[in-house]
Parts: sequence; structure tokens; C-alpha cells
Amino acid sequence: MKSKEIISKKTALSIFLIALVSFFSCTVEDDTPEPIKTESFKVKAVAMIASEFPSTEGDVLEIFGEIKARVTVGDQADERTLWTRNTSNWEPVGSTEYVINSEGSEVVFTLTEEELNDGARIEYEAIMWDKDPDGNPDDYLGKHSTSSRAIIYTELPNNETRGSLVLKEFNGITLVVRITVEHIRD
Ligand SMILES: [Ca+2]
Repeated sequence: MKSKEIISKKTALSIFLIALVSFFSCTVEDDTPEPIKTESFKVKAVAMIASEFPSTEGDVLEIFGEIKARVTVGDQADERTLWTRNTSNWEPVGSTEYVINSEGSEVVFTLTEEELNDGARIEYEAIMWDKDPDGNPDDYLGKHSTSSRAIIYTELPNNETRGSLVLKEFNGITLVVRITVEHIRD
């Protein structure tokens, strides 16, 4: 009788310990923070086209400069270069679309829900010149940038939003840079 009592006490103790352990493991699991909700955005430099340029320039402009994308959260900025050329590796851009599609021409930014609600912005910018092959100063075509609250892209009905940067600082030349911002949705 006594040994039976000891066994049942041991059993009771084991059950109690198991219950205690599972209680604490449940508590630990409950303490695990919720995964942070994020949204991702792809910014892509798509193409360039010279919508206006004098015939004295020939069939194409000799375009060089830089296209950049940037995400800002408060005073923090994450900037990426989508396209860059200099005076010696310019690209021919005329009245038919020059498709960019080069390495690095699209980048993905990921923002947390908190950053989106705190006013995170998506910006893109282009600065361009047309090379002068005769050794005269190159023609500065201008600099243009746009900036929008990133959360706007999550509220639009389409995943992809088209934008354009128009550079027309130099008289008689208009260069358009086409950009897309895609809100990556599941
Ligand atoms: Ca030129």
C-alpha cells in the first residue's frame, strides 16, 4: 500500500512538472514578438527618349549623367544609382525610345508599416548632359526629381505606377526619363 502511494505521488509530481514546463513554454511562445509587417517597392529606370532636339545634333544625342532612386525616413536616406554614364561612355538617345534595362537599373526598397505611417518617401532623380563631340562645353540638359509619400503607392489600384522626369534646361532639347514604381503585392 505504501509503495503504491509513493508511485502515485511520483506520478502526480511528474504530471505537475510536465504541466509546469508546458505552461512556461507556452508563456515563452506568447512573448515572441509579432513579425514586423513590411511593404516592398521596386523602382526601375525604364527608358529615355529625346522628344525634342535640333537637327544639327544629328539622329541622336550623346547622353550621359545619372539616374538615382532614394528612400527617406525622417533624416535617414537610402540612395541607389539606377544608371550612370560619363563623358566617355555616353549612350545614343534619339526620338525612338532608348530602353535602359542595364544591371542595377531596378532596385527594391523595403519599408516597415511604421516607417510608411511615419511619412517615408520614395524619390527619383535624373541629371543629364549631351556631349559636344567638337570639344565645346557639353550641353547641360538639367536636373529633375520627384518625391512622394511611399504609402501612396500602397493605396493605388495598380501595382505599377509610371512616372517621368523631364529635362529641358537646354534650349531646344527635351529629354524624358521614364521611371516605374511598383508596389510588390502578394
Ligand atoms: Ca551632342
